[in-house]
Amino acid sequence: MKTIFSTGQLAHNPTHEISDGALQPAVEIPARAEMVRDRILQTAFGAVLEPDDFGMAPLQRVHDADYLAFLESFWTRWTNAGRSGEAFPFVWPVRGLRKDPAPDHIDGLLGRYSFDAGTPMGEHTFAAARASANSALTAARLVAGGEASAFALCRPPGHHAAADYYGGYCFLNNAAIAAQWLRDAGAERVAVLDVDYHHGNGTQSIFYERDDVLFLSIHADPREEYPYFLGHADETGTGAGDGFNANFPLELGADWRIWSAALDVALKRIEAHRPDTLIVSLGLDPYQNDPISKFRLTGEDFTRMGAALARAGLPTVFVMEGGYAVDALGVNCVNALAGFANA
Ligand code: OKP
Ligand code: ZN
Repeated sequence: MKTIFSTGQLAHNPTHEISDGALQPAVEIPARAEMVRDRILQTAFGAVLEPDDFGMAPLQRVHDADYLAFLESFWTRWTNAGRSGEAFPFVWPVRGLRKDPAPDHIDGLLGRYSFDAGTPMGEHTFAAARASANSALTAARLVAGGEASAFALCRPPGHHAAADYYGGYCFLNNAAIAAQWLRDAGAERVAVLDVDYHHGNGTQSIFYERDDVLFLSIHADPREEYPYFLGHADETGTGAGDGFNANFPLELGADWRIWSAALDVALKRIEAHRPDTLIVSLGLDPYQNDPISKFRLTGEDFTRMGAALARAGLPTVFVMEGGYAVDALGVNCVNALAGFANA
């Protein structure tokens, strides 16, 4: 299986995030991607290739033009306001406040286009996010061209980013951009299975009214865990998308027995959808030693996960999402990919 990765993705290099009432060391850091890349090279799992630049068009198919313009102009606006370093929003257009007209001031724009205060943005964030999306697109194109599978070593991640807001360390929704590109390239149906510990609220929202892209997510119950405001089992899609969204919220502490039971149900739903391509939003944070998560998957469980995914028998694009136990990230990620490839 080929891996797609650009060193340009490392340019987003935050030092801090707002968490637990304080500025804490950032956890979504370049070393995450470097650990995974190094493990792939050390184990000779497969070639690591640079992505091609797909330009803005595939991003515009998923994200609103004004949101992309905000990301593009962010650093100029931030520095013009006399700021430097990392930006965090602190005011949002919640119930009763207006989203339009968009503010002129960068502090207002940051709130207009975000949903949390825990996601640092800096000078190179948009360039790195674009490189990450290009990795997802290049992997999707490989699979559309006949490869059985491909791995987009995406970072920054994408699954919390919606059509017009960022958050959860995500700016561009890599998996959604890949799914839409596959549809535009001729796939009739796509399934996106999100195995990250956190619910993929962005991906869900992007496809919620559609029956062509089935979205499924196995994650910590949002009553107890981030992102708190989406990811419940009764979210099944709306309009034409009714029945094409499936959430599997699990209790904190869930182990492989509990987790894999949800996966079995998800795989049956995917089979019924008969997708041309499966996209796996591959979060490594269900791991038992992840510093911000509370599931109990072991390193071997990621091998089992990959093997179970292979039983779907579908062309598969893996798109990396979260996972913050940096020292174990490479092993767990390659376990999942090798579990799939060797099944
Ligand atoms: C992104 B991804 C912990 C703060 C956690 C947000 C988590 C975002 C996860 N004190 N903040 O889905 O892995
Ligand atoms: Zn996560």
